[in-house]
Amino acid sequence: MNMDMKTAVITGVNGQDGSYLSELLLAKGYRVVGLKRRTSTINTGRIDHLMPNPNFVMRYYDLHDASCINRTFDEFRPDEVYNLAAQSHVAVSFELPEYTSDGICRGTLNLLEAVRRVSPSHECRYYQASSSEMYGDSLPTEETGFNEKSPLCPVSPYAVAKVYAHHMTQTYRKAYGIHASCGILFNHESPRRGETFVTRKITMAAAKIRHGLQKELRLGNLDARRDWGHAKDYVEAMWLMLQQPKGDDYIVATGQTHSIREFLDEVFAYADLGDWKQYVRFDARFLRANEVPFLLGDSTKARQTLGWRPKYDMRKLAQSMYRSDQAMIASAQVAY
Ligand code: NDP
Ligand code: GDR
Repeated sequence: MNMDMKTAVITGVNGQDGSYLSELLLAKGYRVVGLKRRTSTINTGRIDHLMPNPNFVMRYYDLHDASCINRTFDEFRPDEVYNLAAQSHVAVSFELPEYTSDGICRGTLNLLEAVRRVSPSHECRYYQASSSEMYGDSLPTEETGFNEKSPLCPVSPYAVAKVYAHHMTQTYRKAYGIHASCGILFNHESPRRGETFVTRKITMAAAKIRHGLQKELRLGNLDARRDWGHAKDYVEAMWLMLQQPKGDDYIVATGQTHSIREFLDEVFAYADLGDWKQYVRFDARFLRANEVPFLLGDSTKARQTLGWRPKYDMRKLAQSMYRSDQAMIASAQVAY
């Protein structure tokens, strides 16, 4: 190994963001240590193409297990740690509140303690995946949307746990001088987005309807508004945060908000399927005990301090997700 090479540890490496961040860091010449939990079925589809790269190393771990985190830190002495792992589905967090909270809260604390332990001899920078869900059911007071100073009003077990992890990261930054940053990322999607999140559910359904493989799409609340960007753009912001002289908090968002209806309009028009109302059925099973009605982020600080800019807006994002799902389904049909 080249001694000048930086080492980054990524938790949740096989998730959407973990896969894009690994690609970015490998392209920048990092050694990437990807942490993945053991599952009974193989779920490395997003990172299989990285496995042959000698600078990409995988280790098993779990957010609930501090000993494996400490062993990994001792073995690799990371320069940067990106904590991306979480049970990240908001609706599921109402069904699994204890599991979701324990992983996010204790997992974050375990990592911060591991950074604190190695930091006196070896400066290690830390990234925390904070979320726009932390703003909950409040509305922004500014027209430009929520900013880093807006009050946090979480309304799901997932969001409450993310607030804990956010404050704990700030606390370790203040108390121990750790270079720790919180990226308050608004919704970001991609062709690699999990299939149960609303955008991917919609693009997959449109592609299947187009190929005659699905007749209807069942959804919950269509009135919620989200500030949707592309995950590939957002992992760049994560990296930029850790290149700054000091740790800080940054909103990462496009600055545009759209309803689920508008996302449906975009995808079904692009797929040339006519009016989506022909296919979409309301299903109360997809409603949540509490809803986050409106998200819009003001990323002025990230734009000014990090020089970050998103390349994708909702329209370009929706089209790229649909194209990818359409191609995947078309090739599967050829195969069978
Ligand atoms: P994904 O759900 O795609 O990936 C989450 C990752 O965490 C997966 O690798 C998953 O493993 C892993 N994980 C879950 N539970 C555990 C556990 N107990 N131990 C170890 N690993 C675990 O999420 P994203 O990539 O979309 O998001 C990355 C992070 O950013 C998450 O923390 C999310 O909460 C946060 N975030 C995401 C936003 C978004 O819009 N995407 C916006 C704001 C914040 P497995 O595959 O085995 O389940
Ligand atoms: P979100 O994303 O909860 O914002 O969390 P999701 O795509 O799950 O929901 C967005 C909005 O769509 C509404 N909705 C549905 N959602 C899903 N999943 N399935 C449906 O059938 C459906 N019908 C309507 C929801 O009610 C909601 O209003 C994501 C995750 O990535 C979090 O980890 C992250 O922190 C936040 O984004 C920012």
